[in-house]
Amino acid sequence: MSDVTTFSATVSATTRNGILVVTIDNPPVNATSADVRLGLSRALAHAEAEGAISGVIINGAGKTFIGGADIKEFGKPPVEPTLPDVIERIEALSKPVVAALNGAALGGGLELALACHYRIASPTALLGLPEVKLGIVPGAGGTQRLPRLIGIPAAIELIASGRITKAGEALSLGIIDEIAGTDLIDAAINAVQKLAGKPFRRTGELAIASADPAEIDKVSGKLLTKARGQKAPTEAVRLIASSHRPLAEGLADERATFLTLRDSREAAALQHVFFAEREAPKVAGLEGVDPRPIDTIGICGLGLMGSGIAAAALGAGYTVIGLDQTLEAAGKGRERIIGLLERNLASGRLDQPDFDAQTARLSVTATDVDLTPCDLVIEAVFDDLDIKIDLFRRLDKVIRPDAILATNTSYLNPDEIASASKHPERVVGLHFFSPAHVMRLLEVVRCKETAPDVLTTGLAVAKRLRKLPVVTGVTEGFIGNRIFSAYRREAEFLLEDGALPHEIDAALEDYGFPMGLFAVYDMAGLEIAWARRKRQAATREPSERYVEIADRLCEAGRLGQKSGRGWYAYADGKRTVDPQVTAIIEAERTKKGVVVRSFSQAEIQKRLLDAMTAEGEALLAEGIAARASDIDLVMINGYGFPAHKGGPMFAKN
Ligand code: 3H9
Repeated sequence: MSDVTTFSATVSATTRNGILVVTIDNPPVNATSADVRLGLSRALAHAEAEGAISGVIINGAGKTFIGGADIKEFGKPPVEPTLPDVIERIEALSKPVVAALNGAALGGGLELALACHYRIASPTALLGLPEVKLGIVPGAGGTQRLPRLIGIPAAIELIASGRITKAGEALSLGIIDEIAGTDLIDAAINAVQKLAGKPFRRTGELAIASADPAEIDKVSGKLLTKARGQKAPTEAVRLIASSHRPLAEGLADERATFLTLRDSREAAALQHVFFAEREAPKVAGLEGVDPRPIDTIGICGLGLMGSGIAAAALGAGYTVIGLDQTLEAAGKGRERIIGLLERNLASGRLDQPDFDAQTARLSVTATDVDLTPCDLVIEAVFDDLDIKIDLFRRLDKVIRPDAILATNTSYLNPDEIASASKHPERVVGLHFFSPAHVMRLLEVVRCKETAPDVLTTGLAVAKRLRKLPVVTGVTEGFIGNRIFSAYRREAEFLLEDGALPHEIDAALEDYGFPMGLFAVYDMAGLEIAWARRKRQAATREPSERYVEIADRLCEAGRLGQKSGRGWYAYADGKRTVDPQVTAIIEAERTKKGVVVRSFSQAEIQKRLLDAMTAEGEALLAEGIAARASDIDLVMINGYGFPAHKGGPMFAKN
């Protein structure tokens, strides 16, 4: 071992056995910022010039290899050397360069590794080119070098989806050459020694395996349908599919495409979402407030929602105690939870030992006192105030004074539920979205009395559950359902004013929603909203505009797909426009004397977007949402708003 040589503030090296071991230390994720690129190019020049150096190893400090290009540099004037310059220099070096992937090698990080002459990874390393998720294509050779290693169809599958792979899969695909059995740097030194003095493999010089065009079409068709017209995946497919041309030509096309996309609206939207997700869990005033330790979670009510929460909690390593009203109901809940875990087992997301460990951490009961060991109890019982209040009073008697109580209510006032507890400061809202084991969004409701460390615990639990937490204040429906109500109210106004359900749905799908609003209603069923409207009828402000079309549909027994018809007809299971629905709508318009007009797709999109953003502004003014970007995340992750439009608050600008 020799002394440390410093090449820049973020790049240094030691020499071991005549090999230059270069370490990138640029927290938090070793992004290839200007200083890293400078340091690397100096290190490479040093290695080339020094006769005593036989090869180079590149690795990252901490738990990441390189998280990618520095996204914060996008939009700023370019600083030389560029990443493609550095990468070209690596590939051309006359001495072997080995990438020692100690952790995530993503984006520009993987591109740098692809140009090395050998790749060796620790068993926990993650690899991927997730650029399309930021609205761009890889811009430093990824679309040209990856197909040279793994073939065109596999490269399309990875790059156009932005999917991250684990080391094992990367090895079997041929992205890496070895997984280190012992110490990563020792193994990398071995690899350099084996390569030194021999002709070594330069990825850019490899011939591309011929691929069946039908297979390319099949892989790309599936991904592009899912991408719903986004530019980056389409361009990625084009670049990979044409990668058999000379490397320099492909690289030039890739770079130009990267630069164009980098400055696009879609990329700005997706990068806004990237940073919004990292900002959301940061709550002003809670810096340095430690969460309480949580190991055992009680879940009250083992219906669909409770079972989903239980499955997510087991998957995150918590011990779960489920409570339901009777032993029979608790037993059924247990079966439902195990059923969800079995699905994970069947799909390969869980292996047998993990499945066994998760089921061993689950118990169910119908006796309140069995919840005594819980650090956190989440109620997911029927959304009825009296039922929830009764439950919280009972729980107060059995759980520890420092245990946390969470309510999963969607529409009730959690402050009223909290006041049923003798310790309202231990109450927080955790509003999961259905199905709770799948949906990423979790609204963390800060009630009037919620203690700071109870809120930070809610956020910490969300993180461990791999959810995306967004903090919301108390208001009917919280952030998401308030905006959703405003948006569907506007959609119903549009119906009355002249647009038909399929026209509104087509406008939403054209905008990028996976499914139109009325098609979603039919899938979910219309009866719950109908029941709520009937409850609210007595207190509704008579001067408020109220559209009765949905009521007429329900009265006619059109309760959605389950009843075979709703906003659409479902003959043979296929969604079709139903003249009977059009007739109901027209009758209501005539009754109200509406002067009907037609709407273009752009007009429909604007009216719905305006309704969402107006409600979003109101939520900000009332202090219910802390930031506009939090509102964007809720609408993207809970209500199908297209991420590549950045969310309603971003899109309005
Ligand atoms: C690219 O590479 C383009 C090239 O093809 C072409 C170039 C020519 N830059 O996620 P975390 C920050 S595009 C700048 O919570 P984790 C993040 O904002 C890039 N900053 O950590 C946060 O900051 P703060 C392609 C970045 O441990 C902090 O790091 N790469 C970058 O849960 C911690 O982030 C990607 O898309 C970045 N590239 O997960 C990968 N990445 O503390 C993006 C992160 O101020 N990154 N930050 O809030 C990730 O997926 C995860 O961050 C990673 C670590 C898995 C690496």
